[in-house]
Amino acid sequence: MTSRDKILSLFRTHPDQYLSGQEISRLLNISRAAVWKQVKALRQLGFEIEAKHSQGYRLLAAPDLLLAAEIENGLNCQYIGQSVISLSETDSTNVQARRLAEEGVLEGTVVVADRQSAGRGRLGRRWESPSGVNLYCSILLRPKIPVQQAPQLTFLSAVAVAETLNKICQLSAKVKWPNDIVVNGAKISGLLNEMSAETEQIHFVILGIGVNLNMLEDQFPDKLKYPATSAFLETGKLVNRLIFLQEFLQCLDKYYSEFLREGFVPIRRRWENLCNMMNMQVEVDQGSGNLCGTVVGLDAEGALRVQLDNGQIERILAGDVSPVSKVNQELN
Ligand code: BT5
Repeated sequence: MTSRDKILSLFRTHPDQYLSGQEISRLLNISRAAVWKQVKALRQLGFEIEAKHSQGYRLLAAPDLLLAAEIENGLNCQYIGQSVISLSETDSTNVQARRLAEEGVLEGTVVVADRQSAGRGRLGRRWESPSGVNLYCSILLRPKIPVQQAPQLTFLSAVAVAETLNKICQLSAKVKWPNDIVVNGAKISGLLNEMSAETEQIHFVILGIGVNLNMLEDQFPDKLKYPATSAFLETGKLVNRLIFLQEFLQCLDKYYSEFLREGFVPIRRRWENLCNMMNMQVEVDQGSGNLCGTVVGLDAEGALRVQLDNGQIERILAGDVSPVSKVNQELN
């Protein structure tokens, strides 16, 4: 932790209290001049810090920044967030998390960035990542589970994102197979989970999560293949990114603990309850041809189970799934 983060932590653990320069300098073992320098730096970042003669400093208001000390403060997690790395800009939080994982950092390490210059989607696609508005984070896990079960963690993170959007932003977010979260049919969040493994053993999994929180219409590129949205565009209310991230990490931690104890079944049920196409007639475009059927759930390897008209269950491992339009359903 830097001196700046330590001072911020002191303010957070002493809400509404004045802390004298002398006290801060004693507690952190830094000079009074260093305290003043860091208070000035915090003010430049947008923190409102009152200075009262003979009483000291007091934090009045904080900007919507994702600073490590702020994220860690008050976080109640068993596995996730013991170590948080916050970057104002990076290429991709997944790339940084992978680099740290290879260096051997702790399970649960979180990498978060205000902006990504090369945010990644799946299959080399791009993830739009403007500064100051959204959440871009990657979480490192080292689960002791068979390699084939690693995709289950994608569904775990999808459930945690959807539930957090519903709780904090009062939305009705749904999960869309395999890795999207949608609101009213538009994509609000995407997940990119990556793994390093040998045949039998997982070294680590990186859960990469992008959520559009306060993004405005003109920040989306014109040509997106599917409609996209943000929490702000849906509700007209700005979301505090710090509060959202802390709630999300706690939710993820709760489900990860449950997953390690009880396996995939509880998460699978939650995912199915949140699925936007459950029990719906869908069309699956698998590149090689289309297939029609009803979505009946998820299997243990993360395949979507689709029941054909003849009753047979198909396991969909890749492809584009879309609802069969009402007109078509009526014609059938
Ligand atoms: C995804 O890929 O949806 C995974 C996105 C994961 C992003 C996070 S951010 C933190 C971490 N670090 C990274 O570098 N990545 C992860 P995919 O299903 O391939 O969707 C990508 C497609 O979504 C693009 O081709 C666009 O059509 C669309 N898209 C791009 N940016 C978007 C945005 N901000 N909101 C909605 N749709 C977007």
